[in-house]
Amino acid sequence: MASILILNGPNLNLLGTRQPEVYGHETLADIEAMCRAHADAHGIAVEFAQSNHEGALVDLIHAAKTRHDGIILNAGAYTHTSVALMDAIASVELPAIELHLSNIHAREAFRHHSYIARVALGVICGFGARGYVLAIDAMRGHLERAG
Ligand code: CA2
Repeated sequence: MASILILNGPNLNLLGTRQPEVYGHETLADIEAMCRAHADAHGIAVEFAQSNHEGALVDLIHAAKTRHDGIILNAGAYTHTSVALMDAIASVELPAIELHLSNIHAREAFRHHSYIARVALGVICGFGARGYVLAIDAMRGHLERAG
């Protein structure tokens, strides 16, 4: 059974509490439930995790190398700052999809650059919580094609 790590970065634990106009009304627990239901329906295992700490996210990416077949990463604000997360993704040589709830390209200029995009298969942004399901489907298709 294919297994995917869905990893969430800083402040995403606050989803559903503030800025619903930007990030939606769903909590991270709601999103996890949605991901689990979708993954179950397609016979895929998921680990869902969140950390506010850059080093902890690096550790989770390293650990994914022997546990998972792909990574879906919403790195939050670290997307725009973290060479360490980019290097971690490159080092594990697992397919990775960059994900954002909001359309980062329609927002402030500092959100337009992503270190993660350089090492990602592709980027999904702007579809809110539904983007997590889209990312699972994209990873599923990639893993099926890769055999
Ligand atoms: O749109 C996304 O998913 C982001 O990764 C979210 C990050 C932001 O820094 C990225 O540019 C785009 C911020 C997550 C903050 O989430 C909050 C949720 C509720 C209340 C406050 C913050």
